[in-house]
Amino acid sequence: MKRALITGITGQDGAYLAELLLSKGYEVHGIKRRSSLFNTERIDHLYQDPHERHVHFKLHYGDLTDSTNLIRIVQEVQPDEIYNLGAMSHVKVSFDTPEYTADVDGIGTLRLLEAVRILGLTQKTRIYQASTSELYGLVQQVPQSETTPFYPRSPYAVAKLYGYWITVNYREAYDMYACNGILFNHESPLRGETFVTRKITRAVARIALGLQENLYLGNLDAKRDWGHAKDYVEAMWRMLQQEKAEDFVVATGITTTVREFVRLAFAEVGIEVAFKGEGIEEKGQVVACHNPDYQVAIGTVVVQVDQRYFRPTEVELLIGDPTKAKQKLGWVPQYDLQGLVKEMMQCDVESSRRDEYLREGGHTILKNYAE
Ligand code: NDP
Ligand code: GDR
Repeated sequence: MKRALITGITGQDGAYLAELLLSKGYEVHGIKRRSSLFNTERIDHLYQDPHERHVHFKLHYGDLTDSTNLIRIVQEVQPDEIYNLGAMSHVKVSFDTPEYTADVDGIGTLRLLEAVRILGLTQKTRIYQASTSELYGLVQQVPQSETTPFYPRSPYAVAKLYGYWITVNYREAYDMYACNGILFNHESPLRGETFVTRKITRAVARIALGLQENLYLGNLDAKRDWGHAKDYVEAMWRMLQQEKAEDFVVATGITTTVREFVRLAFAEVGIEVAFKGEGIEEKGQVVACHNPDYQVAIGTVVVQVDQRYFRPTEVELLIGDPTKAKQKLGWVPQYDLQGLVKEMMQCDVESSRRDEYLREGGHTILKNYAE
């Protein structure tokens, strides 16, 4: 039985990857941070009672800023594969917490590689590093492939650039099986609520059900190559099953604006939205409502632009070339953008309906900070 260790197991990708590896018969270990509230919602369906004898899914307390903790866990687990998914992964937040982001996303990667080296596991343990299309940053050439030069545009991307190169360096210096997946944006119903796609699908569901009036967004012109996280964790696993460690771009090859994503999400609930105005004055208005379940009046402004969601430096256009992953890994994505939006909308409508029932039952629906 193969043993895998996943950092960032409580995140979107960690949850899908853990599920995939368990289905392949792996023993899966994950590193979870101590938190004042439960933070295992995405993986609770995989729970196995740790008091039982044969447990194939186990969590360890830890943090990528803590070298001794990482060394101890790697020593204890003796993993065949490590997936380093843990990160401060929000680009906008990285401008507020640049030093912490560098520590976790950059030096955290080094700490993990060093743990493997110090413990003499360089020939046993294969390592996947969660690299990102944010490395490309300022557009130099499209579509972006494994040979496109990097030009990071945020503290997050700069930290990930270090993670990328230290992974390449350990591969070359110590003959380790260590590789970078340069993954373009991938989303799902498990996506964090403050990333733009989930912020949109969640708000659209709530607007349709009358639980929220407005959706405030930043740069509507930004273009992203959006895929489904379920497809992308399959590519991660395939990268560690090759003869030789290499770096791969994982993307759909199709790019879409944030504005278009908003339209698609509203269309899923039968609401047509049109955009008028320019820049900060741009607004999205309801022009038709084809679903009798939802009562959103024609002319209602449902989308507005707010300066606070703009970044000091933006990545305007991402579009990836997944040819190498398709050819060498035999990777075939199952979802297209429409399928992704549909699934995200279905899940957010369902969870918003629960709030609707509570409200009808006289309960107060609290607002939260999912901006
Ligand atoms: P999430 O933000 O959903 O999950 C991040 C995970 O990292 C969480 O489990 C989080 O724990 C954990 N984490 C944060 N800080 C630390 C720390 N100091 N020590 C240990 N763990 C920590 O991200 P995704 O699942 O979307 O992404 C997975 C990885 O892939 C990340 O590295 C991200 O940067 C990268 N990536 C993501 C892409 C995407 O489109 N989703 C595209 C390209 C790369 P907690 O739950 O406690 O907060
Ligand atoms: P990104 O994802 O920065 O690409 O990083 P995000 O969804 O945050 O932003 C995508 C684009 O949408 C624009 N945008 C907004 N973004 C957010 N979050 N909130 C808004 O209100 C809003 N309005 C417009 C952004 O400016 C941006 O252009 C994600 C993360 O998962 C990273 O960890 C990962 O490395 C990259 O994808 C690939």
